Amino acid sequence: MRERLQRAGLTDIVDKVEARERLTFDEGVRLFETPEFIGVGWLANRERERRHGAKTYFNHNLRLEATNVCEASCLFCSFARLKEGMAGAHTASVEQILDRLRARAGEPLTEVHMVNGLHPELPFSYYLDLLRGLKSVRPGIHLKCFTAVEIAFFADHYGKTDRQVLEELRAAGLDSLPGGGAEIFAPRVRKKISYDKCDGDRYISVHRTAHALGMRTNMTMLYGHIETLAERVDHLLQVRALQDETGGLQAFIPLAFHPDNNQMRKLPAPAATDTLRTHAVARLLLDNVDHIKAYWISTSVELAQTALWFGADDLDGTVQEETIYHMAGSTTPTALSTDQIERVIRDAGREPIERDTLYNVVRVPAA
Ligand code: V47
Repeated sequence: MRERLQRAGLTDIVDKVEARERLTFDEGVRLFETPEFIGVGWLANRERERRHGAKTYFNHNLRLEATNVCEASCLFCSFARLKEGMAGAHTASVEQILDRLRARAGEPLTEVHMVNGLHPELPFSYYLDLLRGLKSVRPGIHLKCFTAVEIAFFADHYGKTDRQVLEELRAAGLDSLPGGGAEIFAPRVRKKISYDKCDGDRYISVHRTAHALGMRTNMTMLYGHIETLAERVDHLLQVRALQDETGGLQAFIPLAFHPDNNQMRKLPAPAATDTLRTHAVARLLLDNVDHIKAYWISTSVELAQTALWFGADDLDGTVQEETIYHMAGSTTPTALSTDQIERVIRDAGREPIERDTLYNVVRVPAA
C-alpha cells in the first residue's frame, strides 16, 4: 500500500500521519482529490485502529421530534413545514412526547436525541417542560437535545443570550448538544442553502459556550451538494480549531446529502466512494476528535459497515423514530434493535461496544 501511496505522490502525508503530525489545509484537499481512494482509506483505517483497535461504539437511543414547524427555509430540508396548519406540519404536546418515552419503559435506553424545527409561536417554557418531563419519566436518561441553530434561535427569539438559553435548558435537564445544523460553514454555500438560520460563526460560538459551561457536543458536516472539496476541508479545520480551544467535542459526523422531496432534488446523492472518503479524510484531519461517527441512517447500513474500515468507529444508535432522512428519501430501516446493531458491527468484522452518550462503556456484548 505504501508503494501505491508513493506512486500517487502521497508519501509526505503518510510520513506525517505516522509521525502524528498535523495535516494542513492543502494536504486535506489532496486527500479529497487524489485518485488513490483505497490508499486514503487504508491510511484512515490505520489511524482508526491505532485509536480504537476493532472497537465500534453504538448506543441505545431514541430520536424524538416534537415539531417540524420551522421558520427557516433550508433548501436541503424535506422535514420542515413553514407554518402550523400546512400539510404535513405537526407539533406534539409535551404529554404526547412524554408518552413516546413512556412507551419505551421496558427498554434500557440511555439517550434521547431531540431536534426540532424553529417554531415561531411556541413559548420557551414548552422546551423547559419537555426537558423536565423527559427527565421525570426517565431520571437517568441523557438528554442530547437542540442543535446550536436552535439554541441561537431561542436566544434571538426569546430575547436572551446564548449562554442564558443554555443555562436555563441545562437547569431543566439538558445534558449535551447534538451536532445538527452545521451544514457547511463557508458563507458562499451557507447563504445559498440555508440563508435564514444562524451562520457558521454563531454555530461554532454556541458550541464554545456550551463547552465553557461543561457540556459536551458533537459536530456534523452536510456534504455532497454544492460545496467544493476546499469548502469541506475549511469546515473540518474550523471543527479542529474549536476542539483545540475547548476539547469539548466528542464525535464528528459526516452527513450524506439526501435529495428527495426538497428544493435541491435535482442534485444526485453523493457516491458511495465519496461517503467513504469523507469519513476517511475527517479521521485524518480531525486529529483531536476521538470519534468519527458513520450515521447508518444517512449512509445506509451497508455503507456504514464499510465506513468502519475507512476511519469511522461509531454507528450512532438504535434511533427508532427517525423522520428527517426518511422524508428526504432514505431507504434504511427507521430503527435497529441493539441485537441488530451488534450483528451489523460483527458482520463488518468489528467489535461492538455499547456506550452511553459520553462514551462510558455500558456493555460489551458477548461474542
Ligand atoms: O442538521 C437535513 C441534516 C441533520 C437533510 O449529534 C440532511 O450525534 C442529508 O445532525 N440530506 C440532523 N442531511 C441530523 C444530525 C445528527 C444525526 C445523527 C447523530 C447526531 C449527533 C446528529 O440532518 C440536520 C441536517 O444537517 N439533514 N436534511 C437531507 N436532505
